[in-house]
Amino acid sequence: MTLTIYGDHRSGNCLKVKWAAERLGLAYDWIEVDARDGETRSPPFLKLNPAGQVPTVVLPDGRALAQSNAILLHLAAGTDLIPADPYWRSKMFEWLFWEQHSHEPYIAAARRQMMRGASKKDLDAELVRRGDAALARMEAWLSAYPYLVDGRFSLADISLIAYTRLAHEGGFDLTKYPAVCVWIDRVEAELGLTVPA
Ligand SMILES: N[C@@H](CCC(=O)N[C@@H](CS)C(=O)NCC(=O)O)C(=O)O
Repeated sequence: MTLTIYGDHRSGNCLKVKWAAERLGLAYDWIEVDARDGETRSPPFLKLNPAGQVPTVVLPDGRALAQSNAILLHLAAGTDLIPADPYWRSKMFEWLFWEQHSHEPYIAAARRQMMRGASKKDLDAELVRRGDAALARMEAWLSAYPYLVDGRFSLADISLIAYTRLAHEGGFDLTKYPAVCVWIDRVEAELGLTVPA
């Protein structure tokens, strides 16, 4: 069996799984699931992922796995996308956990609200403040280093690029973060991404 990715093409969480699979040269089938109209809550889908969310994958051995960063870690096990050195591997986890706790909930949420018709001024000020804080943290790191972990490309970059490159769609002004912009170009080149997709 081939890897199957259940994903919504508008979701950064889903696209990061697609990009990792492609980077790793893994064959996959993509099944489009509309995360906005309840498709993830259908009984057949809930059998795959009781949390009712994409991305969800079914591995070639038939087992299902959810949570974007857990999927990345599984697909990339034993490859150079995960540092062999224990400290740098843990540092990569630090970025992955931070992405889900302190970046995605603000930047992706602002984007989601604007995609649903909100304007920038409708956004909750705290949401915007925390999103900008996340971008500022990345700017501080990326002003000194080309990638997020150990000076080289890793899963942390694949995870963080997903919503960072789309932050402007959530009303964030990326021109305030020049090192982040340079890193976006660098990671897009690594992944062969040319336009937001
Ligand atoms: N922490 C999860 C978040 C997944 C998530 O929020 N998925 C959204 C799309 S980006 C979804 O499936 N929403 C539909 C729903 O919750 O019903 C991950 O990283 O995979």
